[in-house]
Amino acid sequence: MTEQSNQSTYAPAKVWTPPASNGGMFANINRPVAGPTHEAELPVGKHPLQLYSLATPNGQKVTIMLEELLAAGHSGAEYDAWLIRINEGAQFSSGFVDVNPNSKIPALMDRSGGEPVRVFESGSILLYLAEKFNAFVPTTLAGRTETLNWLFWQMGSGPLLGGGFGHFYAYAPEKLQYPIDRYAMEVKRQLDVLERQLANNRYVAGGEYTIADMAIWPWYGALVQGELYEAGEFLSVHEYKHVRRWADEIAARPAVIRGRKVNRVRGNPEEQVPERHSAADLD
Ligand SMILES: N[C@@H](CCC(=O)N[C@@H](CS)C(=O)NCC(=O)O)C(=O)O
Repeated sequence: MTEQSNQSTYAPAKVWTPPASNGGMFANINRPVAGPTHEAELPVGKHPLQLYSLATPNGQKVTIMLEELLAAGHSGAEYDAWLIRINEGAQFSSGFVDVNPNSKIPALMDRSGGEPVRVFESGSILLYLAEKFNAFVPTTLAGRTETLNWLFWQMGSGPLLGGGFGHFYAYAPEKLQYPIDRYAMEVKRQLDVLERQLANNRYVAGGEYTIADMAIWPWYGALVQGELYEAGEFLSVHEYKHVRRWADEIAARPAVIRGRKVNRVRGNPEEQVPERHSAADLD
């Protein structure tokens, strides 16, 4: 164990008030209230499914699923993917809030039936699509339950990796030992949970590739491949050999390679497809 440093001199006031600015990444879009900040309609394209998103790990879950569905021959999964620039506050438009009152990407509108159906929360979107197309979720109660166990595991665990470890290790204006130690401990514990599961299973929920893999891979797969927060060495990700074997296998899937590019506006320009309106945008 390393010695504690960064002893805090902060004493919370009796009643919290928002700071003018704290210099942290995303501080400019944080607000203590919900609801829209401005009136603006969302665009609507020609396909049944309208996705409003960005290629963060949560966004990638859904574009990977849509590309997997299309690769498996589900033509009803054709989609328009519109770019939502969260660092510019596009998630607070009235149109976006109508689709997701929580103002976070990804958000999906299914316009294939009479009344449009809104779907928000990446886990809910994955499950909705799996049920709609009867794909990537086992049909037995036991198999389906194990898949949902891991899907919900990711939805509960991911914020400790992203909002906890990633925020304090990569984004906070100061490097504070206490939160970095706390969340590094938890993330390594989570990686070990996956390591033990993947030691005995090809995919996270067993022998079948499911929405659980699609939810977990953009976070923990990217982490062990050293692509998240440049934290591979810090977290000694080489220790998790079964997670790495699984991450490499998923990364090589053509639909995953395609899905990761959709709504991407950072990194290698060849990997960036800011909006997707037809398969040709990715070919
Ligand atoms: N639990 C949500 C989390 C979504 C989320 O945190 N989205 C982030 C990007 S990865 C976002 O839109 N942030 C904008 C904001 O917080 O204003 C999900 O899985 O869909």
